[in-house]
Amino acid sequence: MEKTKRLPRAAAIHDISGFGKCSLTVALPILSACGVEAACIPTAVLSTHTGGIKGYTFRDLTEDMRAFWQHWRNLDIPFDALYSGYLGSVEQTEIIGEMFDAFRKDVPLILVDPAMADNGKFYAMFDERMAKGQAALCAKADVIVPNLTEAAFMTGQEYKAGPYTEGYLRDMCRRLCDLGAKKVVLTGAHYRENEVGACCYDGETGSFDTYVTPRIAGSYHGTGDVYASVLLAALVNGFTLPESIRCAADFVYECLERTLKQGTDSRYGVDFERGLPRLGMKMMSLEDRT
Ligand code: PXL
Repeated sequence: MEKTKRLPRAAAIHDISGFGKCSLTVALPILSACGVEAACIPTAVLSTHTGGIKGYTFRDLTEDMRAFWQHWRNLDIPFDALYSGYLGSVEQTEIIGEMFDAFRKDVPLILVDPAMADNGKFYAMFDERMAKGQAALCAKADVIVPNLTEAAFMTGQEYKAGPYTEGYLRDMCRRLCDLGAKKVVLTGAHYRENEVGACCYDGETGSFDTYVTPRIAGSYHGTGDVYASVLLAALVNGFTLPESIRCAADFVYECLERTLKQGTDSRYGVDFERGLPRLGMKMMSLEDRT
């Protein structure tokens, strides 16, 4: 029998928040629905995420992480992408940095979402030290996906709320590339009050592009993780960076529309589940192109 090509394979390195639809509980289903085989390294296990919910449990998995990726390395498992997000400790930035170095020559895409802050504030438990650690990790990445708060904190600037000028966004992207990242997707980028979106910048070619959708009122938890996971899936499936920022923004917008209609608590995350079948079809559509 003729062999067919294996699925693209990505390793997602995030926490498991048992409730609240973010990090691994969105990354894994999104990758799977997009035809990407998902492996994972959990960075911490929590009962819920830390965004506006009190009393969560937190188990840090720093101690396990090096052995995790070293086992994979010993097994010679090929990966098409490594994708890091919310981390349980600053020390984990070093452990994942070592992992990136160990896999670098064999992995075509390393994507870092330095998930640690939003709206001008660090998440609970994080401070400047995490900004330094995540900046060091971003230096090893092909694509980074910070929001404007994380971008400001990693480049040592004051956070500025939007809307933004193109000059401000371009300057921020350049500063992020100066950290060492090859390409930047800056989420939360927008030019008018009633829109929200992202811009992308290629440090090598200098090409810059922005894509926005209408802004939906309220701040729903986990949208950054949904965005970054779709972006990664699109890139792994062969979409260009400008195409991928569109895929991710359209998907998040549709999730928000559904969630708004349902009137659920914004801390409980968005209805991404019902968008997965269509997203999967969109991802597979490129197979006809090649
Ligand atoms: O969505 C980012 C995120 C992931 N994981 C945990 C969080 C947050 C944001 O607050 O608390 C545990």
